[in-house]
Amino acid sequence: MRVFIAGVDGYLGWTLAQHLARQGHVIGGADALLRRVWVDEMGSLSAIPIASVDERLAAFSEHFGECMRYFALDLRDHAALSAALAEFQPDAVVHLAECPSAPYSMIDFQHADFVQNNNVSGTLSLLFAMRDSCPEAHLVKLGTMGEYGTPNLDIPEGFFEVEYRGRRDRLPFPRQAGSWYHWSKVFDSHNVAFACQLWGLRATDVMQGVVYGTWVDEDSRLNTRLDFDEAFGTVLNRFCSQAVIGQPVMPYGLGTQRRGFLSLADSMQCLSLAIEHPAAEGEYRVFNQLREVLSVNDLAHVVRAAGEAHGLAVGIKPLDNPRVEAGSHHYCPESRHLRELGFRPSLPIDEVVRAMIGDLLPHRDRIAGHADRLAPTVQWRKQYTTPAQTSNGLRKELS
Ligand code: USQ
Repeated sequence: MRVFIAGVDGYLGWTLAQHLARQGHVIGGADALLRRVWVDEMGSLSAIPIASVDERLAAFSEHFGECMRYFALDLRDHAALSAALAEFQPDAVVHLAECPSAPYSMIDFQHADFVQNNNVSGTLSLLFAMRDSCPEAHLVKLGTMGEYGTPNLDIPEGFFEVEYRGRRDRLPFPRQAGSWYHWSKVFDSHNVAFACQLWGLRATDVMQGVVYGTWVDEDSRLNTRLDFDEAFGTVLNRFCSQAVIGQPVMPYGLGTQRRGFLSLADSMQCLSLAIEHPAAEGEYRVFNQLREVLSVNDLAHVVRAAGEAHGLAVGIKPLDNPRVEAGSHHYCPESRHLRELGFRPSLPIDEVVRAMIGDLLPHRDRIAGHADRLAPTVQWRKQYTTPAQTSNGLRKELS
């Protein structure tokens, strides 16, 4: 298949390009390299060094042949995006090109506004470009489990049957997001569903849980990034980074908040299943993409045990929660669709975490050099007060 990956330079995108190329797919990749700018703005870097985009593309063609066409573009540049899709003529478009950070969106008005504009406008631009340039292609849109929030009900895959005043209907399950970023994903979901209804586009909206894991290769140019700063590091990636530098891991609040998780390898397996089993014309379907539900305290103990296997003593230091989120709550998401398509989870979490710590240990000095980036400074309720560390990236982007 011909697969266009928007966001090919990111944590998931660079991994997915290689995963799909190994399966014989032809890749179109687009990126504006903004993730590099945002992490730099947070005063941090990828724990695992990553190559420049030119080095990455050179490595890609050496390993996989000439099976990637790269487009340097921002999705909000509608003319460039439409031209790229018209030229590449994809069978599937995977949309990973969004700002993925809840804390980043909570810094201040400018960041909330940027994240929502970037994400919602970029997605709208993509929907119109697909209508005009490749209306038969299947859109695989990365959403998030965070769109649903933590309702006191089991969470179905996108839709549920409701009875109200004696009438029944199948309706979208309520969205109750917990950050400006998560709300941008909710707005995207509505726009994608509407485009399917309006123009007959076909789409899979992937409600993905929190991803963890490294992707390293003998050729380091193929490595994907791994962030640990408070905005772009996901919780388990941060905990592993803390473990290797001897900093205690930091469950926020009581640590009893529960989320859906999956490894990077499992995310790749799920995304390729979605790509290889497209939605029907006009169909908007929702997959809940997660492997297991765990509390943050559970993660801390997984990391402690994995650290011990490497001879590391991992401390656990609970912190006042900088976020506004439920501490104790029901959490029972359904996730059947991907399993019905053949998703079989790969390694268990403790093995993946052990391997992650092994991959991170050679880079402990890079992490230790930015150890102060691990402490949370963005407070959901309060104004952000340390402008020194957010001086440039967004302003560069906005100017
Ligand atoms: N947490 C800690 N300690 C930390 C970091 C986080 O206890 O050092 C807690 C948070 O309070 C939260 C949970 O861990 O309850 C998950 O936080 P996270 O930063 O790993 O994940 P989140 O902000 O929800 O966002 C991440 C990705 C986002 C994706 C989402 C999936 O950054 O792109 O959409 O996971 S989900 O959470 O299912 O919405």
